[in-house]
Amino acid sequence: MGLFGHRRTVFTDCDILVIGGGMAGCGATYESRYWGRDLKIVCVEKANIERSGAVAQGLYAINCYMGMQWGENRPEDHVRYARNDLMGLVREDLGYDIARHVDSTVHKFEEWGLPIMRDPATGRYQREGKWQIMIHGESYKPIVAEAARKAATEVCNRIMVTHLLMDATKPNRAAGAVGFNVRTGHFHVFRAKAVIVCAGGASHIFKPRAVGEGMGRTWYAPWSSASAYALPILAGAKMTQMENRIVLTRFKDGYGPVGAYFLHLKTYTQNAYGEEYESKWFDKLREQIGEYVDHHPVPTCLRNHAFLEEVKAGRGPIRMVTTEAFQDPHKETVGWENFLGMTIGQAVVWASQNIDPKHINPELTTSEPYVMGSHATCSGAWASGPADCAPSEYQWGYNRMMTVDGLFGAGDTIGGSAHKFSSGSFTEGRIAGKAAVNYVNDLGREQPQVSEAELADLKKAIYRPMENYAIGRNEIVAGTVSPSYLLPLHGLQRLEKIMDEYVGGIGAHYTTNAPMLTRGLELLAMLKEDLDHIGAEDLHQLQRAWELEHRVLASEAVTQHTMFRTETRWPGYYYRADHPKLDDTDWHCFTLSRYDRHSGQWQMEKAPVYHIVD
Ligand code: SFD
Ligand code: AMP
Repeated sequence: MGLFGHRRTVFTDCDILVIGGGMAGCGATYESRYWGRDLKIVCVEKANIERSGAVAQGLYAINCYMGMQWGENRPEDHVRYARNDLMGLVREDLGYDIARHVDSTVHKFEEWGLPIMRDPATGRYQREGKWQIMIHGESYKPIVAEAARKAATEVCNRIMVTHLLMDATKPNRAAGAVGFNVRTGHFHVFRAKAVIVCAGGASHIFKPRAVGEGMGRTWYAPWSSASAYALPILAGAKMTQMENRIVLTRFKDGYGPVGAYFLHLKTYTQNAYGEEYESKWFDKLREQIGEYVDHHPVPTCLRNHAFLEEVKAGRGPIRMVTTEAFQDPHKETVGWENFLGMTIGQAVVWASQNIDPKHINPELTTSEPYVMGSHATCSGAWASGPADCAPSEYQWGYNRMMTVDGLFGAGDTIGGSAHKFSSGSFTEGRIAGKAAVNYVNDLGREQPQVSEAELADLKKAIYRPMENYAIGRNEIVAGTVSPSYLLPLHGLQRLEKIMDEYVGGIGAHYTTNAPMLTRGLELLAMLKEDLDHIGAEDLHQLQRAWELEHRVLASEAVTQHTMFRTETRWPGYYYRADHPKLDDTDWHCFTLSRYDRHSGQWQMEKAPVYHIVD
């Protein structure tokens, strides 16, 4: 059993297991209880759902709200918007399904105590933009978590899920999950009839702009560690659009979001010489991507593209013109509060760098790439769609069920449906929760079977990094470098360097090609071999080790997908220098992958894009 085989094993049996208590996980837990009054519903979370996930610090806007009660938008309009922003490729059935339900989610948030700003003239929610409404959202997460806490049979905080369990009698069916408690070190086994993965997106896949002491300062939460992708990938679920990593325009050094500034404060960008630059890059871009450049609003990736080209031309830094808007005291307050309630670090950076946006136009930058399914990007698992509007090819059972039976997902986990944001992720969690209840009810008395041998193997594998450390530590008298083990931080930095240099990170100007990707895959394979020798000093480092494991697998998926799609579909997110043009003839489609954990091979295929909205 090895040195750490004595760890206590805690078994939890349930009907529905929700992995990750972020926005989607809280939605899944809440709705599972609504439809499954008598079911045992367990939510397992690596942190504490009160302040976990991307919304931990709060948000200042809800970026997905139709406003159907006032005739502001229709779900079809949102599908058109997301499709345009993603250069034509979204799962319209999934997006429509979220859009038609998202307003009711937001109304619940308000009922639960979330202060939503109102337009004093109309009495309606205060719009930031066409889709976004403004909130006093510092406590957004605890408010949402309370609903999940009351709905769950049990919330298991501080348990990092490392693997899904598969049914011993049916090879393609999920049967639960395992992980360890990051405080007690206990080994936890969750046996479940249905599993809903809601484990968020991925930062720290690519090298961030801030390294060393500043490495925790990224836009997407540094604790978003790709479990949402690695768990289904290891279980053999098909993934989609993993190449569609997202790059965001952000305020420099603090990564403060720009939405409220552009949309509500009506600030605008200019180059170092005070000139408008965006439009001048679009003629040239038209030669590469055709008429997409003339779409409105200009897709997020194309706005990035103009920014990057202008900087490359030597006319940076790009600045946000705040000095005009900030003369209005109301707008000045909104500008600061926007960050104090969502990204406090940005306000701190401004204060520490003597930047008062009332008098100085702050610099913007483009972030390192992230992997997400909920923002202006749609990486994630390939899921079955809603029965009433998904084309038959997108339906193989229950809504939001992946290609593995009994395995569901929501939020950043699910691919193809961009622009769901916090409210849409919660909504998708609700949709998945309802479907999972149906699945459990249909199963009746049938219980998934978990093999004892599989559990014993997993237990050994999970604690191996601590064993590696305990043994390897004897070989050195001081320092952190050992001939026998690799520390999680070292592994992370190696991963980030590979992804940055070979797969289109900031250091490579977001550019790659087939030879670079090939080399990247070779280096990732070597890193994977070395992960067997990772050393964890304590339980905290053990969590870092498993987060790294998940990030590496997700990175491999990103690299395989980027290799497969031989076109540049989203200039501004990444460039295939060997295929610089958008190619609608061959690539107006989704990319799908399936990983075989036994052989380590990836199988790639295309899936059609169906337009269900004009
Ligand atoms: O403008 C495990 N987001 C915004 N959304 C909005 O609606 N409005 C905004 O103003 C937003 N802005 C914003 C946003 C995010 C961030 C970081 C900033 C600003 C600074 C996006 C939303 O936050 C995002 O779309 C949703 O939160 C996605 O929801 P979900 O549920 O898919 O992910 P999550 O909330 O991060 O939750 C994941 C949970 O899983 C846990 N977890 N638990 C157990 N075992 C494991 N192995 C686990 N791995 C992860 C996590 O701890 C977490 O609780 S703006 O800039 O875009
Ligand atoms: P961000 O703050 O960049 O994460 O964006 C928040 C919301 O505003 C998202 O819905 C974005 O798509 C939208 N947004 C941000 N910048 C712009 C812009 N320049 N034009 C239109 N929409 C934007």
